[in-house]
Amino acid sequence: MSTYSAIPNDLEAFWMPFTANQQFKSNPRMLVSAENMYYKSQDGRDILDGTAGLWCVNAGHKREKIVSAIQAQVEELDYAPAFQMGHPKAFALANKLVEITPEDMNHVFFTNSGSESVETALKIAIAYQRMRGQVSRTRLIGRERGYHGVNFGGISVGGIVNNRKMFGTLLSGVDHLPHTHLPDLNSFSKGQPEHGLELANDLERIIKLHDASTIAAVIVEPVSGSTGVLIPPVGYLERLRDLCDHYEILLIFDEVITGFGRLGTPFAADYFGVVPDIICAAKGLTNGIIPMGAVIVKDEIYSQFMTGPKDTIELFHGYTYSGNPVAAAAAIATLEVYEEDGLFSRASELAAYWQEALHSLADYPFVIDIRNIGLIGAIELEPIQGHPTKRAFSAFLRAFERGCLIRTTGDIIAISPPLIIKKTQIDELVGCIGDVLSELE
Ligand code: PXG
Ligand code: PLP
Repeated sequence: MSTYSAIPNDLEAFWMPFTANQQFKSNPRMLVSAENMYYKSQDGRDILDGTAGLWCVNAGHKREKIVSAIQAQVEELDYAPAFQMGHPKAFALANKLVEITPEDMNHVFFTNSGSESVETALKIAIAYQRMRGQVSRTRLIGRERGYHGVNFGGISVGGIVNNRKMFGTLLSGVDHLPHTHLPDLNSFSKGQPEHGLELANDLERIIKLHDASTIAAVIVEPVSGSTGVLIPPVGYLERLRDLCDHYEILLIFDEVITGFGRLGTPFAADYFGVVPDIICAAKGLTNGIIPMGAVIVKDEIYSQFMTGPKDTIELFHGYTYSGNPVAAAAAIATLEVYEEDGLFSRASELAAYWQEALHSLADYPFVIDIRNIGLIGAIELEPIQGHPTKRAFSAFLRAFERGCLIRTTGDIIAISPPLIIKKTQIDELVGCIGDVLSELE
C-alpha cells in the first residue's frame, strides 16, 4: 500500500503543538510525502510549499545528498555520548559552520531546536557577565511581539501574550523593548521600512530605569517571523548595536528563521551589516530534517570561559543530543548543498521578482498591508470585526484546498518558500493567494 493512501489511525492520542486539536481532528490535513517544492497530501494532491515547512526546509525537500548522509551516518555511528566524549562529525560541523558566520564568531554550542538555542544563549550571556566580574548583570531585555521559542526563558523575553499568559510568572528580571510595527507610517513598504529607528532608543529608557549594571543582554529577531514578518526600520539594528556597545550589554540575534540564506546572505547579521555577540540558529541548519540548533558566540565570550583550571567544566549546560552524530551529518550535508546550489545568494537574486509579485496583491479585498524582505513576505488582512484571526485562517484552509501551503498568524499571511523556488513557482504561489483573497468573505 502506498503511503499516501494509508488511513490514519485514531487521532486522539497525539496532542498536537500550536494546533486547534479539536478542529483539526474533525477535519485533518495530512501530508504524506514531499519532493523539491511540493508536498503530497493524503488525498494525492501536490501542495506547493510556500513556507519551507515551518521556515526550515531552505533547500527544498528530499535532497539526495542530505538523505544519503543521514543513512550513512546511522550505519556508521548512531549515537555517541555528548558529555566528556566526542565524535569527529560534531567538530567538523562546527568548523564548517564558522566558515560562514560573521568575523570573530568562531565558537558553536549545539542544541536541538530554536527554543533550546535561545535558552542556551540567555544562560551563556548571564554566565559570561559573571565570568568577567559583572555579577549584577542578570537582566534580559526582549521585545514586544518577539518570538524566541516556547521554553521559560524564551517566553519570558518573548512578547506574544498568548504564549505567556497561561504560564505563571515566568523569569524575573526581564523587560521589553517596544515592537517596531507602525502600520500607519510604514504600510506597503518594500524592504526595510523608513520609520521607527527611534524605537531603539527605548533601550535607554529601560537602562535609566534599571541601570546598565544590571543588564546582561538584549535579544531580538533581526526580522520577526512568527508574529507576522516585522522588518526592522532603517537604522534600527545599528542603533541597538551602538547602545549595547556603549553600555556593555550583549546583543543576541535570534536568527532561527533568518539564518541560512533567508535574506540572501548566510545570516541576517550579514544582510544588515550589524554583528551581534551571540547568534541563535536552528531550522535551516539541517534543512529541517533532523532537529538541531546552534548558538554561535564571539571569540571573546568563549575565551572568557576558558580561563579557569584545565580540569574544570567551564559551562554547566548541555543536552543529551548536543552535536548528535546523525544531526551533525545532516547539517554538514545541508551546508554543502547550500554551497553547491548557491542558495545563500538565491534570495537576493529573486528578491526583486518576489517583491513585485507580492505587491501585485495590493488591491485585492481586505489587504491592508504587504511587506517583504529577502525571500519572506507578509500580507496583512483586515480582521473580521469581533473575530480576529478568522479571515486569515480561512485563507489558509482555502489555500490548502487550492494546492498551496501558507502560514497565518493573527490576520497576517506569512510566506517563506524554499530558496530553490523558481519564478514560475512564485507566480503559482502568488496566483493561488490571489485566488484565495478573491473568495474571502
Ligand atoms: N526563535 C525564533 C526567532 C523562531 O522563529 C524559535 C526561536 C523556536 O524554535 P523551535 O525549533 O524551538 O520551534 C523560532 C521558531 C511560524 C513558526 O509559523 C515559527 C517558528 C516555529 C513554528 C512556527 O511562524 N519559529
Ligand atoms: N530529565 C531527566 C530525568 C534526564 O535524565 C535528562 C537527561 O539526562 C533530562 C531531563 C534532559 O534531557 P536532554 O538532555 O535530552 O535535554
